[in-house]
Amino acid sequence: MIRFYAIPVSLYCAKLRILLRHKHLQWQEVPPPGGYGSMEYRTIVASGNLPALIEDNILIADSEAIAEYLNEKYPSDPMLPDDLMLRAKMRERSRFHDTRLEPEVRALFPHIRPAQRDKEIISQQSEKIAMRLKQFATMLSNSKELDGQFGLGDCGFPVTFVWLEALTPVLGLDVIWPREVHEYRERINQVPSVKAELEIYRPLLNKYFKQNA
Ligand SMILES: N[C@@H](CCC(=O)N[C@@H](CS)C(=O)NCC(=O)O)C(=O)O
Repeated sequence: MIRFYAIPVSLYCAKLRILLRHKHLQWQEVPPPGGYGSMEYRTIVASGNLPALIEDNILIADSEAIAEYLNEKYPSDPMLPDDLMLRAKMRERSRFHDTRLEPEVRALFPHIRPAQRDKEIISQQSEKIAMRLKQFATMLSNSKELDGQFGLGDCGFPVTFVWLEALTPVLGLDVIWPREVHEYRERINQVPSVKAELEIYRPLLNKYFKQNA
């Protein structure tokens, strides 16, 4: 059985669950010993990263490294294209999510609690997110060959979009979704693995916002 350290509301754990659902794999989630961000967990996973795959004698602590590993280990329902160039484009999409768009959304997490909000930072982040969405719209227009498939590069976006949607009214973000991104979102939200994960994830996130915002 596939096992990984996770907390239910973690964005990257939800990204991993989408992959697992898409590949029809069974898994078990293990809470990080000592809790999220604890020193105890860091003695097991040095970076403190969630998710972390617990595999025989090694740990893999990065959602994308885990995704690539599982996609190779369980080749049915492949999530990378056969074509070399398209594989690279799919990986480019993953990296853009993990290193460009999501970190700009994550930078707002400390501002969810009203007492910790900084209007200046929120406004700056709002602009940065709008810029990243525009960049992603251009990327989508330049990678239409990937439109008919759902792959590794697509697993993070549905979760980040749900966060962005939840943060927008709470923090008063001024973010316009480009048409290409809106259409992309509509398409991937219809994929059964995404639908199934978001059905569970959305209520968790709503609860999190009710308790913290
Ligand atoms: N690039 C990493 C990012 C993962 C990430 O930021 N996870 C959050 C939870 S959603 C986390 O572990 N935060 C605690 C920490 O970084 O110490 C990945 O893809 O796994």
